[in-house]
Amino acid sequence: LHLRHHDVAVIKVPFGLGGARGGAELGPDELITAGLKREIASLGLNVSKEIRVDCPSESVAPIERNRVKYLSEVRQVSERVCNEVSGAIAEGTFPLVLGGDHSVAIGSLAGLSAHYSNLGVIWFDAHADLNTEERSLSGNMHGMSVAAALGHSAFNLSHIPGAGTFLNPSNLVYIGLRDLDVYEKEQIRALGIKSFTMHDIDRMGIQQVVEQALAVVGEGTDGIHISFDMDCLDPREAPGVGTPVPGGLNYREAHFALELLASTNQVTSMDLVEVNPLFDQNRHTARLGVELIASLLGKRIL
Ligand code: NNH
Ligand code: MN
Ligand code: MN
Ligand code: MN
Repeated sequence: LHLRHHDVAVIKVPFGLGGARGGAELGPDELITAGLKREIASLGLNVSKEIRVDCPSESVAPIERNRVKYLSEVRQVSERVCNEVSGAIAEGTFPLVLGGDHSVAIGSLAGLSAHYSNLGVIWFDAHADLNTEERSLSGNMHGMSVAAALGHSAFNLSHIPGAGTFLNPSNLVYIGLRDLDVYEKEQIRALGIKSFTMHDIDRMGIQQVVEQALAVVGEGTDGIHISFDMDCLDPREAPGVGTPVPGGLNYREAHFALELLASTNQVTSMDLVEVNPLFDQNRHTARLGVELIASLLGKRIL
């Protein structure tokens, strides 16, 4: 195996209030039930610890107290996830963060930023998650995670105790984009963020895409973090997500991308987010999530 670590810290974050609709808070348990720990063990890796981050669920206050929904809850979860991720890295283990909606990545990137000053990030997603509180059309914080990591949103890494420096936009690559807000398109262009949309994947194939992505995040960085939103996949492959968008990655494209990344020996950490059992059938999406994690952790066909 080509992982930097033999020990995987499984960090479950059952939080769904940053998403468009409820259910993502059920994701971590669903992934465990789908056999995640068995799969990790069968790769010869060790689950060094399994942590369940304490997350607020539906609060008694009205849903839309502010234009931005559940900011104080996201802030609380971000601080806790930051702590756990940072602790896992300090212990020399591989943090595997199980969402939860994609707002959990704010804490994940905060924890990583405490240890890596020049981290590369590959963001697999149908969406860019680049909105700020001011510009978001939905008010959902899972659409703001990247803005928080870059320091563009009002709530960002600098408000999380223990976080390090902001993510450098030139160390960020998107794969799978196909549903962008106007502001996000402007931002991607203005910041020059390397983006491989579904159009690019159609045109050059996933192998070329990953190789070009690695040329950006794999050179001159001190590690690569994979933030994997299950809605990057086509909804036929992964129906159990909160915001399905047609025309996504197919089964082998997703696996092949993660297999190529596993073979680099540079991946430090992973988030797998937005598994929503309420829109799934027969635990299909969680089982796919487990398989995809295995591919990133070095599983080989032969
Ligand atoms: N861009 C939209 C928003 O900000 C959708 C974000 N939804 C996601 N992101 N699932 O990954 O609300
Ligand atoms: Mn080790
Ligand atoms: Mn996302
Ligand atoms: Mn998404």
